[in-house]
Amino acid sequence: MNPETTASHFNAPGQVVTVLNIDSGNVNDTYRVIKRTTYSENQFILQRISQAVFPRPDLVMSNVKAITDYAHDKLEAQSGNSKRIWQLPRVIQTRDGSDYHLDADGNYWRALSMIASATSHEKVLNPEHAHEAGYVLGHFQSIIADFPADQLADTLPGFHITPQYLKQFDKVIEKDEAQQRLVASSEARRIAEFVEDRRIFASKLEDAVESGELHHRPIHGDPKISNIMIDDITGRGTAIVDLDTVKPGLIQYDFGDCVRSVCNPAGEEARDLNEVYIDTDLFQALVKGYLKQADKFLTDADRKYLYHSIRLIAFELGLRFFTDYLAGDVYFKTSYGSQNLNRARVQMKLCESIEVRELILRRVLDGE
Ligand code: GN1
Ligand code: MG
Repeated sequence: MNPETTASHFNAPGQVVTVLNIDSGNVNDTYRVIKRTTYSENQFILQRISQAVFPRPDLVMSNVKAITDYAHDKLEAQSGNSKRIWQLPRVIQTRDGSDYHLDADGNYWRALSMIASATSHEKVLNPEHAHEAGYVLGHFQSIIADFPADQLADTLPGFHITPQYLKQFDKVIEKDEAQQRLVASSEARRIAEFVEDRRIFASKLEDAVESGELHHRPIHGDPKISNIMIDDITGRGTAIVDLDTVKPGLIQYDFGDCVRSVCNPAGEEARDLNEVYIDTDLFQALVKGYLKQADKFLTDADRKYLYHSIRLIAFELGLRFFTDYLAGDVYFKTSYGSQNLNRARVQMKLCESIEVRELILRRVLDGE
């Protein structure tokens, strides 16, 4: 079913004028729908949920509905004494009251209200932008901190559990197709070696969970730069979007993911590895923004693992991209043949830069 036909199933006034493809995100297909009535215009976000990634889109939607309803109540309660107007997309139901539309081909579609007059960026603009990203993440984590975790279905088992990604990698690399790809590319062989050298490190955070040092709590799961909306009028962060991965986890997964995404000025799709590094000015700004919100809930143990989380999440995402390249691009969407290999190279280069700059990064985290 095409997006235009699908758009009319959702409960929004007016006639569809156009449906624009938004070419962002590595998992779901995203569109902007413009509808008009005789007196006004109405826009919303329409998405087809990837079933290669989420086998139960219905459960994804019940999670998103529960989290957004909860967070909206909190944001409304805070709105009187907050200088900033925080926003969060709302689920727009179908005309028959469902949170998603299932089309004749078995595709799951959902509609979300649009955060208008705000922009998300694929790459960081400046330290002020990095500061806002940290601030928005810290604020969102504080908003959902007390959300009852037992109300959330686990729609992505193993998400951010690095040792499990390593197990998956070990399985995939044995296959003929993966071996052929390795033989064909010295870049791929270099990454395989990079992974081998960091095998023990992969369980750093999960070991701390096992020993009781770190604890799960609700997290965003995917706080990358393009999921953070910056208000066009004030230049301040106003919302974090893409709530598909909200579930119990470690705040370190979020912090590491935000840093690896925001503090690499070249972005995830860079082709020239010389441009990929962790920018310590951006890092300082992000940490400052994050701590303004997170200082009140971070424990000493949480702080101890912040540096490791940055290194680990860059490594983990590199490993995920690389495994997908070896498996034949079954998870992340691609627009050219070696894109997942290239994405893996970028994250591994970033991981190396994080290792080289460890002392400076730790000093920033320690407030020195
Ligand atoms: C995927 O779909 P998108 O672009 O929001 C992925 C994240 C990765 C990210 C890297 C469910 O996110 O984990 O960090 O790509 N989402 C899922 O760009 O796997
Ligand atoms: Mg996402």
